Amino acid sequence: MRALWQMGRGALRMGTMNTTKTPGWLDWYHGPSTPRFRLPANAVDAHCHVFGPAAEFPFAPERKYTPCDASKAQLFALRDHLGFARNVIVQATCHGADNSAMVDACLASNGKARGVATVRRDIGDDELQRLHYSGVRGVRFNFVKRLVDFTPKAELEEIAGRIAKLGWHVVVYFEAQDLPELKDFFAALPTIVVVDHMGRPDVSKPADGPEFAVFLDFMRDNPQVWCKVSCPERLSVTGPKALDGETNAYRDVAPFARRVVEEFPDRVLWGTDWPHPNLKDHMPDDGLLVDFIPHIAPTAQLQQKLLVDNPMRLYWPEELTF
Ligand code: 0GY
Repeated sequence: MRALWQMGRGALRMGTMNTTKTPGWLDWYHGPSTPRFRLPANAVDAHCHVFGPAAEFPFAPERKYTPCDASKAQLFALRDHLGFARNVIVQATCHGADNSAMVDACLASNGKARGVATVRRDIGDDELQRLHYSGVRGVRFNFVKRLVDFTPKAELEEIAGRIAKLGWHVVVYFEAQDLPELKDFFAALPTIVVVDHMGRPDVSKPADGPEFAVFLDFMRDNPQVWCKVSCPERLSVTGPKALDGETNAYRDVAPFARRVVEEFPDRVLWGTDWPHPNLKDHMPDDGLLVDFIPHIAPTAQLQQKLLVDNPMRLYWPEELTF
């Protein structure tokens, strides 16, 4: 199967592609620290990406940014360094709907990575089956306008209906101000719906204020909605940054994530978001990002659910023994 997939890739290779990085692009942090927080056994990094390498897996012509390379080998090295056992690799928008790099990483992981794909309406059933065989268990619907072109909701509904039959779920990425318009659409999807990065709250507002209540109410009203309490480095306004040994970083984001973890302990996931696309201010030390976890999941029981039980239930249910 792997050989077949790679043969298909060969035909798509484009030696002349422009791989000049987007101006101001920040590369991922090299030499991350060893986390002080010891992850539980079998912990899953449930949100990360691979970029290229562009020479092998060209970026999509319709992409909104051109990143540095971030290969599967580099991702797996980070996994081992931080103490994670597994990854969930989310298709990055710079690869459009060509899932080859993500699939290649899943296939190379010895079962330690599952994937979330981007698919279009014209995908064939055979291709969906092939993605499933490769380890894909979800599709991502992206509503962040700086990242993707608009896709009609009817097309997304059609895709959701098809992937529901495979037992997959839908991951959604949107800006907080768009939730009121999108929430009925999300609620009607026939699968589990996983929200990226807590729906991107404005953390300069209070975590117990009316703005974040819109998101919390959405989770209360819809038991099939899960949440990634990820990306403090993306949401933080006042920091401090996960750099220079800071083990209590992004204190302005922690109350938001902790609230979600404590109220919905069985519906939360956590991921590094490595290699952190499109950060403009700084690139976090991923070791210090892991040290953020006990500030949002303060007990061993909450940590076990967030990092092991929940992602295993969603991505490796066949391995569950509890
Ligand atoms: C993230 C966030 C971003 C980018 C992507 O696929 C992507 O390009 O997800 C972003 O720019 O906010 O989850 O990695």
